[in-house]
Amino acid sequence: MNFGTVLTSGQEVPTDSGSLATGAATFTLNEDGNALNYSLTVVGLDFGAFIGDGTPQTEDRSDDITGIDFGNAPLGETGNVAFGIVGLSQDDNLIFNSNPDGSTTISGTWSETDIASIPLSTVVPGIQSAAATTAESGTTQVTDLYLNVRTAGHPEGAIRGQIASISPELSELLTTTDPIILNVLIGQDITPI
Ligand SMILES: [Ca+2]
Ligand SMILES: [Ca+2]
Repeated sequence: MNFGTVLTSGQEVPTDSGSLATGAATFTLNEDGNALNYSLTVVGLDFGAFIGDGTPQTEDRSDDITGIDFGNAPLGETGNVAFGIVGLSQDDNLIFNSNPDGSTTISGTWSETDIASIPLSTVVPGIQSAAATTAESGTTQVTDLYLNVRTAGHPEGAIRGQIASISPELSELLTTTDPIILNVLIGQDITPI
């Protein structure tokens, strides 16, 4: 089952954060439904605190990432943190990769056995249902799960991406770190409001 999202400031609730950062993420749920693999690439935010010796990547403090998490709410609504990926509560198998183009990719697995505010099994039926509809109809289905990236300047969230079940072809496109392709994908708006 393939899922994906494009992260933008405009998906933040209640108001657009105004951040110019962007992101793209892909997800796969295993057959048993107890492990959700994710890969998120972010352009335009500072991961310095989490990489190497902790040196900031930019002088501006407001773009420093303070947390990345899965949230549980429909598009347009604020939800509770379900699982912390980066920050005080961090995924046990998180990997950071600095890309040559200046973007950063993080990847890991939200497993049923991970310590989470909301167990993975709570959200799995919803995303499995979305994936079943996508497999049947070929259409993108928006789920009640989202990614939220918090920064010093926007503690409630700088960019957010509502996770949708998508075709394998679209999943391929979302692995890009090319800002031009990313902008085209954001223009297509796979998570319409
Ligand atoms: Ca910075
Ligand atoms: Ca994990």
